[in-house]
Amino acid sequence: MVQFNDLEDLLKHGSLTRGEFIRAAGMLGVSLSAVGAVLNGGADVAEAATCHPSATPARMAKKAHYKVGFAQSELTNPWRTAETDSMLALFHQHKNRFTYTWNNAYSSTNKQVSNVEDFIAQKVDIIVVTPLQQDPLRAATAKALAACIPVFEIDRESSGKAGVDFVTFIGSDFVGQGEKVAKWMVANTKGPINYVELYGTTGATPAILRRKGFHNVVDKQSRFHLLAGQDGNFTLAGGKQVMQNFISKYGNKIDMIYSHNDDMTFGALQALKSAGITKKMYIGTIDGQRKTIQDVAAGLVSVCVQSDPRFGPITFQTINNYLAGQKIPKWVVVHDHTYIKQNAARLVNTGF
Ligand code: GYE
Repeated sequence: MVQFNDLEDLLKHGSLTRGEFIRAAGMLGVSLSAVGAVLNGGADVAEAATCHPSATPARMAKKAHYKVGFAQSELTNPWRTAETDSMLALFHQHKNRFTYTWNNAYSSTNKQVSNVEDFIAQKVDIIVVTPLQQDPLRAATAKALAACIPVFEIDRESSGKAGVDFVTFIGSDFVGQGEKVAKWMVANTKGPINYVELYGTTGATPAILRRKGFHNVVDKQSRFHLLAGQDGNFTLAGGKQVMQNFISKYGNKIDMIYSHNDDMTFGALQALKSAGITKKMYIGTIDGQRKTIQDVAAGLVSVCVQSDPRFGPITFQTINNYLAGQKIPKWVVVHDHTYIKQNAARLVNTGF
């Protein structure tokens, strides 16, 4: 059986974090003062031993200055850039209270996990993360939890539980987004519809749930036939490539395109253009780039559901509420517009 001095050894050699050490010592029934003596900081330990950073109202010690780290997943499309800029701008306005840093995982899940570990090592007070894929990022939130650092998941969610593994998920209703596109298609098309679907990154919550929402509605309608679906990785190049495949297999048989984001839609439109396809197709997309809203106004795209990337204000507000000791909902919902021909020109400025 593990002894207390074994734990001390593991701590000394960096194999246990302070949080893990405290928890393991607690399981052995070691007193707080003995744990405190090892860690050289009784008050710190008492706080950590009872620390549940995901539970709110939070019991985090008040400070004049907090360190916040944001683990961005990638910067592969304008949506990600808009999100990154919005976070940076907001926290820069509050330099007096927050030191803000961010890092980029360059589309690698492993890198994103180690980027979160870097924040833990830097002893930030708060971690904000947008999990590239939902399952692998659990490892990162678990480590932050063990180190008693609250995690706020924004824009995408990991497969942990809000209020337990992380404080909250701040983001859009992805199922609702897919359902809205589908409802428009059901209401505004007639007869048999053959369609293709461009999926977002495999394993990412918006890709999983936008697919689910859309199929919740469309699969009940026997006149809709899915020809094929493929991962276009939420990028223009990916969408173009996937659409080229669809065109070479199905060509003019395609009546409708459902794309999980605007960048893939731009790629699909380019593929149609270069293949010389002029047939009018129904197109449904998600994100709400200004250029897409203009395409909706012009009738090139049928419907676009917004997924607002400007996370700075809402994230800042939620973190402030947390620090002020307020109860935080498990899901802080971002509300999105639906752009259709009738409102697109008026709402074009809500795009990014
Ligand atoms: O729709 C897409 C981006 O996670 C909600 O990720 C976000 C999605 C967004 O790359 O464009």
